[in-house]
Amino acid sequence: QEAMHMKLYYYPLSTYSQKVLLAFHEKDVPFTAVVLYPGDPQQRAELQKLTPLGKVPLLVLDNGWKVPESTTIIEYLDTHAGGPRMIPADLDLARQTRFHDRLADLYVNEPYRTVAREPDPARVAAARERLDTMLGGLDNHLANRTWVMGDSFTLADCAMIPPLLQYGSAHPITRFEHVSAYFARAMERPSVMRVRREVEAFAAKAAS
Ligand SMILES: N[C@@H](CCC(=O)N[C@@H](CS)C(=O)NCC(=O)O)C(=O)O
Repeated sequence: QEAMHMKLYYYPLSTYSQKVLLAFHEKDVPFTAVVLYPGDPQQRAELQKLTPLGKVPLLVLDNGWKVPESTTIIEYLDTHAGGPRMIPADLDLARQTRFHDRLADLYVNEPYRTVAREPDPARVAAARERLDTMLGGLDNHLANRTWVMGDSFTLADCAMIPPLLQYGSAHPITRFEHVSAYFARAMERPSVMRVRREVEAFAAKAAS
């Protein structure tokens, strides 16, 4: 089934936005970009008119459908937009991919965000502990894999790469040999390079 015309509301420095952008670029699917900063009260009000969640990313289709939540947006793309699948067709592989997507969002991205932004030292310490556990597990997992699910780049990589890219300096991955090699491979991937270029251009514009 053909994808409708798609408008993606996102913020370039948001890791969940980057996650969805990776899937768009992997699939080479065209979309209209609407850059919104949810931290700005006026832009947030505009976003809240579209979704009570008030969060980016948000996909809006020309039939009026609104698709919030990064994972759900990528599921929509898999069903309607063609290109390489981000969630394998095999049901067991699909479940494992979703499991790694949950791990990346809830237990890597969220603690990274806490470490980078939270002022409370006790919460930061707990988040660092969580990150060490998660990155240690990921390191073992990646010892004999190119991407999180093996040879194919999937939803799990779309979720795992942005927090490492955005917040890596706040809790370095250098101690984790296989995670570091994975990250280096990711940096060579055209979809990741495209997201990175946009992040850098946006940050440079914001600083000027
Ligand atoms: N579970 C959501 C998380 C989205 C999210 O947390 N977005 C952040 C930016 S990375 C946001 O819009 N925050 C604004 C707010 O929560 O007010 C997803 O996967 O899309």
